[in-house]
Amino acid sequence: MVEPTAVTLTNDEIQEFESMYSEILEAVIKDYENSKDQLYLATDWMVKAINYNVPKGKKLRGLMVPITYRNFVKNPTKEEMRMAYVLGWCIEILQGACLVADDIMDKSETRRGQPCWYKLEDVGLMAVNDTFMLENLAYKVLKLYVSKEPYYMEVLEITHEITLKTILGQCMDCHMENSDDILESFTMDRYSSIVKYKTSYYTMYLPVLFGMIMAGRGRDQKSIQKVEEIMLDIGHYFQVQDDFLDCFGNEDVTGKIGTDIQDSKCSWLFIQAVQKCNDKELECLLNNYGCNERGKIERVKRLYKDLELENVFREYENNVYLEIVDKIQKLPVELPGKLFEMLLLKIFQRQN
Ligand code: GPP
Ligand code: MG
Ligand code: MG
Repeated sequence: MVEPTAVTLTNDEIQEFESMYSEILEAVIKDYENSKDQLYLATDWMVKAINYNVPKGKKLRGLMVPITYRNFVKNPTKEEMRMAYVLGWCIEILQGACLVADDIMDKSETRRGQPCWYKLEDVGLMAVNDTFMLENLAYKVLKLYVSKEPYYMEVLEITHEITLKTILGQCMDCHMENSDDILESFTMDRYSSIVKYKTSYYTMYLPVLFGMIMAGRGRDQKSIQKVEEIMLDIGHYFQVQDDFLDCFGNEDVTGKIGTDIQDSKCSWLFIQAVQKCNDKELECLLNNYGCNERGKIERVKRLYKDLELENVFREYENNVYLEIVDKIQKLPVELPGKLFEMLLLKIFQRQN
């Protein structure tokens, strides 16, 4: 028997997803245009904020919605695919909101190869308002495009629930910076909890769930539970990669300058370093971690290199890949296992 393969998006479909962005933006603006109030003062700014913060990423999350839908429904109509693109863009808009906020909290300099939004001279603290603007824009888009669909309420509820999970994760992540005793606080168990909430739910689980809800599989509890488990595993791996790239990535490729060391983050690299350190190295790590001084940051980076954390990461990456593939192969037949393998492959050994 020939193994079934996952359905991918055609180039035309990817193009349609891309062009849906300007259509959505126009629809939003048009909705405000007829107002007698001088709303253009705000909508002009909104267009600027959206164009700067939404369409310039990898669009991994956004594309995952139509990819998932295509693998659950054999012959989708053009209109159904358009809905999947819209749901994809809603996640990209939420992601834009999260990134604007995250960069303020992490005191970052660059994102997606350009200065962080809050760093622009004419933005500054306005960026706080813009995170609310972007987040609520996603709901506006849902209302405009999805409100007549039978799954509208389901999508709304799940989006609210997962956004709140992400916010709770971010709360845990930021609290770690103030730990009195980082050696005691930064455990692998704690790391797993933070990552599950701040990253995995909205990055990996939400796009697949959207595709499944559209396909009428949103209330199939048994399948949803299995999918949640797999996608959270992939999400954990995704954040470990993000932590690795924060120190070892090429800034020209990642588009961002790492901040985890000076921000004293509960990072996967720090936890690995503690496990491999001798007493002297540990003292050095603790003396230099969490200080925004170039020399101290470099000292920690050198220590990570001396401890050969790149090799530890490569080994982790190969093992986790095999473990997840094994789990995928044990999924019940009513789930398209090849889809999950393809999603995992999309991020395997990623450089950005
Ligand atoms: C990634 O962590 C997590 C997020 C971007 C979620 C933020 C959520 C909010 C509710 C604001 P990270 O800080 O490692 O991301 P990056 O490396 O991209 O800065
Ligand atoms: Mg952060
Ligand atoms: Mg990071």
